Amino acid sequence: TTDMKGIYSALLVSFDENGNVNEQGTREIIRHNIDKMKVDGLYVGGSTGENFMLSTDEKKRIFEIAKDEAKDEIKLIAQVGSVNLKEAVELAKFTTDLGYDAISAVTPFYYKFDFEEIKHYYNTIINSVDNRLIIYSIPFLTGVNMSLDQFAELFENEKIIGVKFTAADFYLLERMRKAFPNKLIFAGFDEMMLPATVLGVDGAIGSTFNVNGVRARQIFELAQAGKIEEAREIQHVTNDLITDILDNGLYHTIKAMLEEEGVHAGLCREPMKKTTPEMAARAKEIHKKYF
Ligand code: HMN
Repeated sequence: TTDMKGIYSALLVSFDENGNVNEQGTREIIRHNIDKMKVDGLYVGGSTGENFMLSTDEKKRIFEIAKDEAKDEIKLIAQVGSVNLKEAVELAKFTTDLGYDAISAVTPFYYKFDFEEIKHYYNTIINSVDNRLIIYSIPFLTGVNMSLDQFAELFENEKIIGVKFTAADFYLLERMRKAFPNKLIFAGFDEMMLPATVLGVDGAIGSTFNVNGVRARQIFELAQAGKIEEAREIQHVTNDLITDILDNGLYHTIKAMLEEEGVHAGLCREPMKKTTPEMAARAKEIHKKYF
């Protein structure tokens, strides 16, 4: 599993005026991440990929595009989770066949599934393929909070190799690090990368790395080297940037900033709104301020 450590951008997808996937624009986002942000990998099909608004065919197409563009240059994780378990299994098989290095699945959401159901979901997905799985825990969007003991139960399956931990619960994060020294833990909140790294995460997966990947790596590597003050200075600048991005609309603003870099990152998918001229103008200012 050590091969999977590092900095991953949560891949954005470029959509056109009609809400269709813009393949060329999406390829440009992937190239930008590899060539300019120098990320270790991509997390494809996450929240940032607007995945939960897409059809199965669209999800498959995006998984194909990412693999075709990235080849074996970087690591690829496919987020296949869905409240439709049959779809999750289908996507797990599809991405495993494509050669994805690992799959990931969000905790099943919307309905209040009990833990036995959640465990069944994970084991069904990963036991259907010859691959490895990273749990995607994001309680603030799913409402699913799992305890240390519940993570331990999921981790009994050796094919479940880690977790993407998108939460601000540093007590739980520390308990997980101590309890599961051999599992991979990825930080999911870019604005909390420094404290997460101090607690010993193996990497990070984030939306803002699509534009701020260079600073993100600096924070991660400085913190790992114990250079906390230097890391903190870069986290301060990063969080000024993230605050400005969040104030203007998360994915819209990152996409509009990429446009400033000549990357055709396009629009968001309905029901998300189309980027307004005001949002685009503000994104341009933000881009100028930080890059
Ligand atoms: C994904 O699933 O696409 C990402 O891995 C999610 C990632 O944790 C991001 N979370 C969300 O967008 C909800 C963060 O990078 C987040 O965007 C960033 O920390 C700003 O809050």
